[in-house]
Amino acid sequence: MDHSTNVEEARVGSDLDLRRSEIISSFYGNMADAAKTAQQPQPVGRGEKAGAEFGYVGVDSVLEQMRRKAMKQGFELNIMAVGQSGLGKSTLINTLFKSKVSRRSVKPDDEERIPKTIEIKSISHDIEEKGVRMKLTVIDTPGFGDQINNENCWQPIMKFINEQYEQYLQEEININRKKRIPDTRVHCCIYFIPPTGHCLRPIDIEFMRHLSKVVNIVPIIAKADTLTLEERDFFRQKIKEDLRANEIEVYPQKEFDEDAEDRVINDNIREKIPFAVVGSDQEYQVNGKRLLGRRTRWGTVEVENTAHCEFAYLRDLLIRTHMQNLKDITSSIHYEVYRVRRLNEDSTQTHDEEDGHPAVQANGIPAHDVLSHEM
Ligand SMILES: Nc1nc2c(ncn2[C@@H]2O[C@H](COP(=O)(O)OP(=O)(O)OP(=O)(O)O)[C@@H](O)[C@H]2O)c(=O)[nH]1
Ligand SMILES: [Mg+2]
Repeated sequence: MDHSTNVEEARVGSDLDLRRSEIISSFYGNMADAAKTAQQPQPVGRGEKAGAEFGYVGVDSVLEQMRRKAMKQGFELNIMAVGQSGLGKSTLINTLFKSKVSRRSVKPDDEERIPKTIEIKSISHDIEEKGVRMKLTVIDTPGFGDQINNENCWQPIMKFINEQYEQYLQEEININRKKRIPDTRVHCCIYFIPPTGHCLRPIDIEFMRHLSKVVNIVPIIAKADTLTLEERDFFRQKIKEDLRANEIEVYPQKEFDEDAEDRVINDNIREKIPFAVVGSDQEYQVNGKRLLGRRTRWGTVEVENTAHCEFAYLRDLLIRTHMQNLKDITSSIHYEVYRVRRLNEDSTQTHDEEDGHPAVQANGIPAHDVLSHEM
């Protein structure tokens, strides 16, 4: 690669980083202002007694209105599973659908073995609980990193994620746009780390370094039943050090904590990440109860038992505690960065074509790569 190309890439890279930080600060700046305004004491009208019934306008009923609307619309969450072949991605997806998230919505089991995944595939389930509807889509991906040369093996995943942003953008800028744009954007990418017990491999670092800029990454230690408790703890600390050393921000990102309360909750999660997870789609009878687990000669690993593994923490993070936050960060940060870059692209393209350099598309992928299949 010649020197001028490097300089050009560095220029474009720093421009893009600058725009990303502008988006982040404008979004979180606004939220902080809103929070401040909310905390300021509101003036009480002259002669008006606070709380007096005649002064009640009913502003608080907006919450009920929002709740009713949200229930009518339902929720959508798109999760992607990524990692090397054989780490249990397809199994974990089944575990997620069969665990308490959606046990009722799953049909009786066809006891077939899970085949090797060979293409990116989305599986959706409609889940309904207490009148709330949710469409949970999990995107299964073929294992990567099995080639002799694994350079850029993260690109097909990046391309898929960008394509979803692009589809959304096209719907959004359409003159006759739909009232509700179908949302296929990836809200969370679960990255499977092999249970080596040592440290992150260069391929893991490379993947998370690129992808953490465009999607929320939740790393997990796969097949954690192969590690002892001490090995798990050691490995977790080592992974954390590697992430820090390589400046990789995984979800929940510190810079997006909204207030002190958020920080406390998220610090607790950051402490536990990466979750050491075990997956299984088989049910066994343990102490009179049917449980998802892995039976071995020395006992059954119960997938949903937090004394055995941390699958339940992962599920709770995704569904029970951080679903809305995952969606908010996807749409207000990751998608926003894509949208701004993409809409600025025309001028960049003209400029670059004049210079004789290749145009750079959103998220730092060369223009022809986002929509074509040649990687
Ligand atoms: N010990 C152990 N084995 C697991 C676990 N999860 C899955 N497996 C087994 O690992 C093998 C591969 O599982 P898959 O779910 O097909 O793996 P995958 O990541 O989807 O593989 P590709 O589709 O090739 O990328 C199967 O035999 C699973 O039963 C786990 O948590 N612990
Ligand atoms: Mg698979």
